Amino acid sequence: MDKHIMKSANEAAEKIIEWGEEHKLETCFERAEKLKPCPIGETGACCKVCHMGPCRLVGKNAEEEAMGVCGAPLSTVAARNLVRMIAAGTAAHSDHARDMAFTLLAAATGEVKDFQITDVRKLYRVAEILGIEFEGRPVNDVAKDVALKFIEDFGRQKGELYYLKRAPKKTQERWVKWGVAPRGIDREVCEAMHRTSVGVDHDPDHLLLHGLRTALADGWGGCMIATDITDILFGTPRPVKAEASFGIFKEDEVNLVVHGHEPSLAEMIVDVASEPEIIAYAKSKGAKGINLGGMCCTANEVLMRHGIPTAGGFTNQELGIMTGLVDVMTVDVQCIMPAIAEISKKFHTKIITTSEKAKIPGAMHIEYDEHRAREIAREIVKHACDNYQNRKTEGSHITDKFPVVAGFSHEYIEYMQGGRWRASFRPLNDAIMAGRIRGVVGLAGCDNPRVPSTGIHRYLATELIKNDVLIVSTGCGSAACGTAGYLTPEMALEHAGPGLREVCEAIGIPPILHLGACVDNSRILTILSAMAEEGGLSDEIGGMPGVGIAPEWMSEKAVAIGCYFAASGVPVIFGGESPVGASHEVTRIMTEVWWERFKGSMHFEPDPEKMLAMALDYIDKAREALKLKKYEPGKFGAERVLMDMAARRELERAAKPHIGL
Ligand code: MSK
Repeated sequence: MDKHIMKSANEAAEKIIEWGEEHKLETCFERAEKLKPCPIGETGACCKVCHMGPCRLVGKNAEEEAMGVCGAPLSTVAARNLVRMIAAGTAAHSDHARDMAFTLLAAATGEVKDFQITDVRKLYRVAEILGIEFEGRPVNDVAKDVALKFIEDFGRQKGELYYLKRAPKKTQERWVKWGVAPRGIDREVCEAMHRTSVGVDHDPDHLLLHGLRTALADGWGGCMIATDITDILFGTPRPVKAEASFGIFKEDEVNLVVHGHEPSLAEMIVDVASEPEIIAYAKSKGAKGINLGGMCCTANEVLMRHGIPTAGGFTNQELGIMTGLVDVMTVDVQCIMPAIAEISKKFHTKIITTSEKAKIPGAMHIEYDEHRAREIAREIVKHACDNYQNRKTEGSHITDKFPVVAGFSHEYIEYMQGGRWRASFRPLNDAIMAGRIRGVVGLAGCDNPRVPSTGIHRYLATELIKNDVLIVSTGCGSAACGTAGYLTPEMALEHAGPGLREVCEAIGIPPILHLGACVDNSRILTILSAMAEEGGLSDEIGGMPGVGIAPEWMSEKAVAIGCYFAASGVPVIFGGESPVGASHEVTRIMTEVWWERFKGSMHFEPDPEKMLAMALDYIDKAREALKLKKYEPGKFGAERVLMDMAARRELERAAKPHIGL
């Protein structure tokens, strides 16, 4: 990895950072330099769950000797801290999912008029999984039943989440055996907070098992519910062309950025921005039109479904404003730096907070209400048009942008391997068995100003595909790849190993598949389950030649995601310092003990080269255990012929029309 990168590996971002330094504008990059992490809290050795402390469990022999005022040892403290991170991450994804469930219910009952069921085929697929009758019933009745079932998953006190049964049977059996099958999402979060409060659960292994139970409620509950409802309401993604980086902003158009995580208002803004009256309004203010752009995961939602360009991930938010071209940035929830309100004062940009749950001092607040979604979206777009006139010439105008292909849902990946009538995961499994594809890596998670931002994502992305590893990416990992120009089929020709290149060329896909926002990591869970069901590899998620990597993570949500992958049977590698690094015992449990029980694990490794080596080692060992052909670049075993685009179209011409994809 290039050790000379300064603050960001994204050249356009680096230019803006330098411009900002010249103009004495501070960003997260300077703050990260000035504000070093507390070495005690960073490794999980600080306990502040009561007011006898905070207790700092430090010293040479802290693991054996140190304890808090109450007597809590380091392992208890580190485990408690991690479980609280998981609970917070689960709460964030799942509260988003709850809102989506209520929006689906309101759309189905006609309580809100601006949203309808867009993807009936997906609705039926979900209804079938939930055991809801759908044949011959009105679509809205089915949608209402689906919404109500999902809502049960939040407050259920006993039993299990509905979606656990989507996992392979063997994976489910492990969860039952170790008592980590989640009951209700809220219940697990609540119990996590209880158990980690002063004087309750002190056994690190026992605490961490509940951490996994909570994390599973996130993955197979909150995240999966959010993904599926978003698909039902706004459409299941399929490949779409777009652009990424700061060059997406237009000098002569109104630039409106949607930032955060929730898709509902953003969808409505996308809709409203093409209304003739609104375009005429923009023109009346001197602009040639309205240009929408995205940031973070709201960006991923509208990129995947509408090809709305993205300005990038988490660390790009202040920099976007510093282009001087953003007229309005609307923000909803999660991963929004309050610093954007401060930096916007130096420019003409208006920050508009829209969630009833999230305000920022100094920002304008226009509260989203799904009953008036279109009206509110129009109001926001008009604010952007009005503010266009206030645009000044200052700013670091950047023209860099890259083409992107995004929109790889589970359903599309299945379809691309055989068309509508023979959709399956067989070709992917066969390509892995033959050694054409060495394995699969989920490259996900945040970008982080504490490392050369996006740099580790880029390094791992290029090295992994060079090693014939197919990448599925989500969240800001996708933005990191997109703003580097990596999300195109051409990337395979230039950088992929011979086997992966052949597969990508045959199907016409990039070697890095953009699967969506951070909640859409659930798509990776269902893909792994489908691969297990298809046969020829592992019959559970554990044991697959696959690894999850979040090289630049920073969010508690990322910890919840990492843990639900580990509990589902995936070895997970996180970058940076370990938040439990102070405790050898907790580290041992999360690597060795979890591996024995779930065939998954969670490692923290700051060195990118070691991350790569560890990922390839896990993949090769899984291949060996499955008795697959030893991976050798350029030497493949026999496999089924992949269906190319022409063959797929031919098959479809012969087939009768069908709903959806
Ligand atoms: S936005 S959680 S910085 S991926 Fe989903 Fe990006 Fe991480 Fe937030």
